[in-house]
Amino acid sequence: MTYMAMTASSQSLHFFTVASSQECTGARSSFKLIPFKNCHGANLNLASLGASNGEIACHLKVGSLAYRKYSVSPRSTKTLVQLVTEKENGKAVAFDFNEYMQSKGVAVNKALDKAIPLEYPEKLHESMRYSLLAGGKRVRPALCIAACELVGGTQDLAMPTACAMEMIHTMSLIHDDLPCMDNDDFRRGKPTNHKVFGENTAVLAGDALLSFAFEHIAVATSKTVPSDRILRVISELGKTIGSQGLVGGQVADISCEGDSSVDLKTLEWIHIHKTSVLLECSVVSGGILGGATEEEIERIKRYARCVGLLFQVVDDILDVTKSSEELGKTAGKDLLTDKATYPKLMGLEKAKEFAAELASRAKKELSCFNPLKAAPLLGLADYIAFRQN
Ligand code: GRG
Repeated sequence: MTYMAMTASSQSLHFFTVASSQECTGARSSFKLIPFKNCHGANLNLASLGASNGEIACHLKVGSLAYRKYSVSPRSTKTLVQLVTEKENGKAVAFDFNEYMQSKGVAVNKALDKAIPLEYPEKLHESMRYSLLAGGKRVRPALCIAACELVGGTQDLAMPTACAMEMIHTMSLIHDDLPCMDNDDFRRGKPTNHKVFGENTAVLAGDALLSFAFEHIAVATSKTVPSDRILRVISELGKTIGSQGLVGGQVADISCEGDSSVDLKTLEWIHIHKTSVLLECSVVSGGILGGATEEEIERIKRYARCVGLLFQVVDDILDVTKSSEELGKTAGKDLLTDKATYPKLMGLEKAKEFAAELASRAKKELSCFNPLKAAPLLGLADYIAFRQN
């Protein structure tokens, strides 16, 4: 079992992941540290370990992402795992991020399955369900639910909107894969929608998912949620999808194809509109439904802006570093089509550094929240930064 652990005090937050199966012991001047792994399998390197002010301080690092100091009494004989799983208030609390994502994924899949039954006309509904239930990491619903819970709401309040975010995301993938757009054969490890159902049905399945997403928020959200919050969510989502959102981003992306003069500013505009805005809308909507104050909404919006751009930067990196099997979609396409990407414009190493910086910036935006409640969103920033597909 892998734990994401953090130590929290009134002044600071220490946050890192450890594998509980790893054996590590603390002693006066040395920690026997067998390489820790984070929840995505990446090695955690011990950047520094030394005694200061009678305490042993260790700074844990993932790649270039530095975590803050973790102090331990030199006389402590506890293992590091014991230390990080101690009770709260100045001590540590274990948070199992993998378990969190797993349980949200199961709940979201169940809700999506129920929301769109296989009814007449069967071919259309089969096509909608084929892509919607084909897997996927469910990052957008998880962000929506986590933001709602952060400000005091519940999973149930956020679920219809969380599902709507996944419906919009899925329809954008169906349309993105069409021959008139990216012309892709594989998505989520399966043949693309138009390959199975034909182009006409794929277009219409996307259209039906788009309109149903709005209906679902309006009809299925708990009656205990004030209607002005629901209206605000619907308006946010409309803005997110249109000409100043996904559609605008996709059009700009297509117009830049084959243009070698695309600079970082243009690329950032495309990435923010094509990808970030829906992640941002997922977080903000969760916050609105959960009753966040305007100040809290601004905070989580800034977190989401970093996480959204981070998502696409990592997507660019994965395209050149992973295989089609690992990604479940055609890898190396950006290179093949000579598309402007972060690795192309900055170089791979700089793009990775930029990704780490965005994750760190995103997490800083949450420092004013209760660290225990913020743990899922903090974990999601790392998950997006270190994801492998
Ligand atoms: C929304 C009306 C409307 C039309 C769609 C085609 C289009 C306009 C926009 C393209 C949007 C797009 C496909 C952006 C790429 C986003 C991206 C990085 C997708 C990959 O998301 P993951 O990794 O995928 O979350 P899974 O499969 O895990 O859900």
